[in-house]
Amino acid sequence: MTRFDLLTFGEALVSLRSAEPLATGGALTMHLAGAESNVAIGLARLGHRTAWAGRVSDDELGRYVLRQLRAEGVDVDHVTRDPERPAGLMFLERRTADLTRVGYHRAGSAGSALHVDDLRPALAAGTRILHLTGITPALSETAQEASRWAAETASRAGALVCLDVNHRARLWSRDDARAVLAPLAGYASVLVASADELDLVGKAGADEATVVAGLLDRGVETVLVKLGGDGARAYTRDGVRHAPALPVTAVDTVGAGDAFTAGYLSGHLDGLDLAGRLRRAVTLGAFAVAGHGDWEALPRRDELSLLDDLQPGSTLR
Ligand code: KDG
Repeated sequence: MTRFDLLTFGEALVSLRSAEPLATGGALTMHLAGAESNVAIGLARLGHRTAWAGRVSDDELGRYVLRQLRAEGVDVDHVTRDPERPAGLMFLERRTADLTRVGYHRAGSAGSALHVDDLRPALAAGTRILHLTGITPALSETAQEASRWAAETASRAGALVCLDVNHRARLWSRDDARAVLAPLAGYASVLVASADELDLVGKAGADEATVVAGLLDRGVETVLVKLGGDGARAYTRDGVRHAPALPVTAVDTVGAGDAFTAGYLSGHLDGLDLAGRLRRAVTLGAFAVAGHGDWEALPRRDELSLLDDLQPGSTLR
């Protein structure tokens, strides 16, 4: 019996959002961010037993992170509190209507000091899915080793391992990322990437078909290529399937990829076929882009059909 449907780990950040250019000042609002915690919340909202593991600062900001996760129903029993290191911060600046700019203050943070020992108890509890991203291995050598260890341990224990490439150019170069992520992909059953990230788990400059063929040869069962407003493509040994995005008004695209992944994995946990898993993935992606915040707009289970046949400006009475 596994305790969790999904276990994920990484760095949860305190995100300070500004609706104006940062350099001119103004009001900031405080939010929880982090690609992995976004996925955990997406699944918890749909009723799955979900846990997040990692290190948080032992101060008010760390308490804020844990409070947000608990409030969303994410298990944090196996989180380590770090009395010596600060919380990782992220500034999100709406530079223009069409351009959001991210600035990190996370070097030397509690989250970046993640160590294999921080993950042992959570993995020992048992999980059906282990989800990790290519962000965590970029944070430190110990976080890199923890990622590799967790992926290997979970796949050996029979869990489905999902890796989202999630390249963050402000953390490392494409070559450095490829050297770590291409071997890590060998543990994954589900590999998620945007089209421009795919060659980070294959040969530099290789086209989509070549990288996907290499991944399927190495034992990856499903390769999901996120296409933003064009939806997504899913490759399996049976071929390729395209899922169009849901037509919604996009107001904030940050977190959309995490929502997509959460939807796909929720469909997997519910035993849906590939078409059903993709439908749920694009549905959660649509909720994410149609509301503000990384995860705040994600649906509960009874809201999954809310966007179907929606007319602009609808009111439910
Ligand atoms: O996927 C959204 C993330 O970019 C955000 O929540 C913060 O994890 C984050 C990161 O490292 O950029």
